[in-house]
Amino acid sequence: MSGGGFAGLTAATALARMGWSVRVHERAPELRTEGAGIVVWNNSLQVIDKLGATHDLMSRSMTPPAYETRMNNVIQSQETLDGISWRTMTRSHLFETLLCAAREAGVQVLAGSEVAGATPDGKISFTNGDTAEADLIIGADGVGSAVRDSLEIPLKRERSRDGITRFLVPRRKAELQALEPDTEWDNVIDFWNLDPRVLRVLYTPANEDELYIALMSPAADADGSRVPIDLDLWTAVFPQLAPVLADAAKTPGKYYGYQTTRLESWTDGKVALIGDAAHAMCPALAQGAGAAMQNAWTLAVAATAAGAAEMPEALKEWERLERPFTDRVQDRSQQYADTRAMSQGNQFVGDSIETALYNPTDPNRHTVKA
Ligand code: 5PR
Repeated sequence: MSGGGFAGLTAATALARMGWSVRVHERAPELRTEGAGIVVWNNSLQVIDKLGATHDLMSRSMTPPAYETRMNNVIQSQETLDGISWRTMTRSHLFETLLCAAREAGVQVLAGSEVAGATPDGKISFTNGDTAEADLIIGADGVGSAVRDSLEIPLKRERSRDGITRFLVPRRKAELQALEPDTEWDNVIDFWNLDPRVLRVLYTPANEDELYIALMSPAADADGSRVPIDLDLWTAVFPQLAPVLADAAKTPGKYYGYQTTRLESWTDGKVALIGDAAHAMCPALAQGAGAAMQNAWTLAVAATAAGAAEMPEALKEWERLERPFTDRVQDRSQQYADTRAMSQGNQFVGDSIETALYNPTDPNRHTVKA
C-alpha cells in the first residue's frame, strides 16, 4: 500500500481484517492529515462500521440538526436529511479513528517510506532504492500519485474556477448568538453571496468545541483567495461570522483550487488505484474521502475473493462494478462547483444524494431489483 491517508488506511484495515498481511508506506515523516473538518455520509459510515471503528468515530463527532443554505443571509432551505446517516467531525478525528483501527487489525504502518512506483506484475520500488513484491499493490497516494504516474495511466484533469481555504476554529457559540440571537448555530450553514462578489462561507460544527469553516472564492479574485485571509473583506461580507473569521485570520491557511481527475483505468495488472490517486473530485458533495473509503472497502472484498493468479481480472471486474458510482459523484460534484447551484438550497436531493445513500458493504448491492 502506498499512502497512509483515508483511502490507504481503510483498504489496509479491511484487508488485514480479511486475513492479509498488509504494509502501508507513507512518505510523510509523520502520520497525520491535512485540512480541517469533514462530513462523513452513510456510504463511508457503513465501511467504518465494518472496520469496527464506529464507537471511536461517534465520540467527538456530531450530526447537526439541519443543513441550511443562505443567500445574502436569507435562508433558502433547511434540510433535516431525515433517514440519512451523516456525521461531521475534524479530519484529524477521522484520521486517528482509522489509524487506530489499522493498528488494531495488525497493519504495519511505516512513515517516512516513499514509494516511487510499481509494475503490473507486482513489484514496488522506493525512492531510497529498495524494492519489494506483493500479491496486490494499492496506490492510495493522492492526486499526485507516483504509483499511477509510474504506470503511465492516461489522466484527464479539469480545473474549476473556484477554490477554498479551510480552518478549524473554536465554536464561539455565545459570541455568534450575541450577533444573531435567533440562530442556534448548531446547523451546517452554507452562506452564499454571489452578487456583487462571489464569496461563500461553509460553516460546519465539527463537535461541541470545534468549528470547521471553509472560505470559498474564485481563484481569479486575488483578495478573496489570499492567505492569510483578508479579514476586513470577509468580515464586511459576513459580519455575523466576525468572531470566527478573526480566529481564521490568525493562521496561515492554504487556498486549494478545485480539480477533477479521471483515469483511463483504475487498475493495471496487480496494481489498483483508490482515492484521489484515481478520482480527485470537487468538494461540493463532500464525497472525496467518502468515495475513497467506499472504493477501498469494495476493493478489499474483491481482492480477497480472488486467488493471486486471478488478481488482474478481479481488479478489472471491481472497477467495472464500482466505478459508475464514482464517475457520477465526480460529475455531479463538478457540475455543482461549476454552476454554484448549491446556493439555491435543497442541495441533497435526487442524484446529489445517490452516493451518500449507497451501501458498499451490502453484498447484494449489484443484484437487479425486481
Ligand atoms: N461540503 C463540504 C466541504 O468541505 C466543501 C463543500 C461542501 C463538507 C468545501 O470543502 O461545496 O465546496 C463545497
